[in-house]
Amino acid sequence: MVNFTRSEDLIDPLSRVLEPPANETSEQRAAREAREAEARRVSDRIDEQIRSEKQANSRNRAPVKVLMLGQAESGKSTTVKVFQMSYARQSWEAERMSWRTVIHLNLVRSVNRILAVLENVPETETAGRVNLLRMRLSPLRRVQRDLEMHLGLAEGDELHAAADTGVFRCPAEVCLRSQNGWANALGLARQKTRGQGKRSLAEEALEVILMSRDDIAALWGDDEVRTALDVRGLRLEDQSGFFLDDLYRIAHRGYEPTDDDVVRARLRTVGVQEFRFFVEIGGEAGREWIFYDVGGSRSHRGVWHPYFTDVKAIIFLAPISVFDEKLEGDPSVNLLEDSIKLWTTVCKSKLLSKVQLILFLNKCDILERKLARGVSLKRYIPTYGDRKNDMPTASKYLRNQFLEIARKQSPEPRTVHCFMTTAIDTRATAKTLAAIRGRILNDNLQSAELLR
Ligand SMILES: Nc1nc2c(ncn2[C@@H]2O[C@H](COP(=O)(O)OP(=O)(O)OP(=O)(O)O)[C@@H](O)[C@H]2O)c(=O)[nH]1
Ligand SMILES: [Mg+2]
Repeated sequence: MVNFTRSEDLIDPLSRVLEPPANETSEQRAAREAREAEARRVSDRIDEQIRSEKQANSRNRAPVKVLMLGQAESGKSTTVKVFQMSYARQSWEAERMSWRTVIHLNLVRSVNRILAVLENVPETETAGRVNLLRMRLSPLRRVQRDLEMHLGLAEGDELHAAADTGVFRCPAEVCLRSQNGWANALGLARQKTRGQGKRSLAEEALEVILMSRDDIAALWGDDEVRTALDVRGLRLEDQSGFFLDDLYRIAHRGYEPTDDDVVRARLRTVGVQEFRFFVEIGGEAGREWIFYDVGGSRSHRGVWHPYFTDVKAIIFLAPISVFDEKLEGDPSVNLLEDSIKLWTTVCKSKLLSKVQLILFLNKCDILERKLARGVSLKRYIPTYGDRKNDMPTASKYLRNQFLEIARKQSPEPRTVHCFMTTAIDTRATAKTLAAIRGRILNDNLQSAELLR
C-alpha cells in the first residue's frame, strides 16, 4: 500500500550512495567536486546537443510550401495529382473512387460536344447517320445535367474545384469548393443530391450511359464523323478529359478509376485550392508538403497575390502545345502569348525574386503530335523562322525563349530549373518531381540553367 504521508521518513538507498563520505579529507573533497563539475559539464553539453538537434529537426520538419502557377488547363492540378500519387499514396487511394463520376461526366461531355459541333452538317449520308445517333443519344443531355447537379454544378457549367468547402456561385459559373483534397469536394456534392434509400443521380446516370454505349461507340468509331470533326478543328484526343477511347472500360458498373484515369480527368480549379500531403516514403517520410493550386483562367488571377510570399518554390506550367490556339472568351489572344505574358510577370516580380522558380514546358505529347501532322510553328511564331518543324528543334527554341525572358526580366540573377514535361505521363512526371523535391529541400541552386 502506498502511504504518501510517510514518504519523507523513508531514506532512499540511492541518496545514501550520492551523499559525500562522512570522513572526507580536503583533497578528496576537491577531487570529488572536480569530478562532479566535469560530470555537470558533460551533462550540460549533452542537453545542449539534444536541444539543438530538436530545433534542427523541427526546422527540417516545417512544411514545404509550393505554389503552382500557369494559365488555365496548363496542367497544375495534374502535377499536384502526380505528386500525391507518388508520395501520399494513402490519401490518393482513399480519394480515387470519388473521381468516377467526374470521369463519367467527362465522357458524356465529349459525346454531347461532338453532337453539338456536328449540328449543322450539310445533308449527306453522314448527316443522316449522325442525326439518328443524335436522337438515340439525346438522353445524354439530361445525363450531363444530372451529373453536373450531382457534382454541385449548374446546367452547362464547366467542372470546377476551389478553395473552402461547399458549392458557391461566382460570376457566370458555379464551382465546387474544397480545401481538403478532391474527395471532400466531390463526396460532399454526392451526399447533397442523394435522397434517403434512393439511387444517386450518378448511379442513375451510369445506367443511361450503359444503355448508350453502343451508340457512342458507333458515333466515335465513324470515320466520316472523325473527318467532319477534323474539318471543324475539333481534335477531342488532344482535349482535356478525353475518355472516348476507353468507353467500354469506363462505362461499366464495376468501373474503378485507374491512376492514369484520375490524372487525365478534368476538374477546373477556381480560386486557390490548398493540398496538404504527408510524404509517406523515403528519408523524408512524415514531412508535410503544401501545394497552393490556383485557378489559371484570367478571371481567377486576381486572388493569387497573397500566396506569393512564404512559399519555397513556384512550379510554373506553360503548355507549349497551345501555340495555335486562342484564349477561350477572347479570340484575339493567342494562348501561348498569354502564357508568355504570365511568365514574364512572374519573372519580373520583386516579391518572387527569392523564390525558387521551376518551369514545366508542358503538354509536350500534344506538341509532338501537332508538329508531326504538319501544324507549322512558324505560322504562329514568325521568329521561329526556317528552323525544322520537329520536336527537338521546337522544344529547344521554346525553352530558350522562356529562359531568356527569365534572364532579362528577373530583378536579380536567379536560377530557373526548366523541364520538358507531359504531366499525364505519370512515370516521367514522378521522376521529374523526385528531382525537384531534392532541389527544393536542399535549396540547391546549381543547375545547367543557371542564369547570370
Ligand atoms: N495530353 C496532355 N494532357 C495534359 C497534360 N497535362 C495536363 N493535361 C490534361 O489537361 C487537362 C487540364 O489539366 P489541369 O491540371 O486540370 O489544368 P490546370 O492548370 O489545373 O487548370 P485550371 O484548374 O483551369 O487552372 C486535364 O484533363 C489533364 O489531364 C499533358 O502534358 N498532356
Ligand atoms: Mg486546376
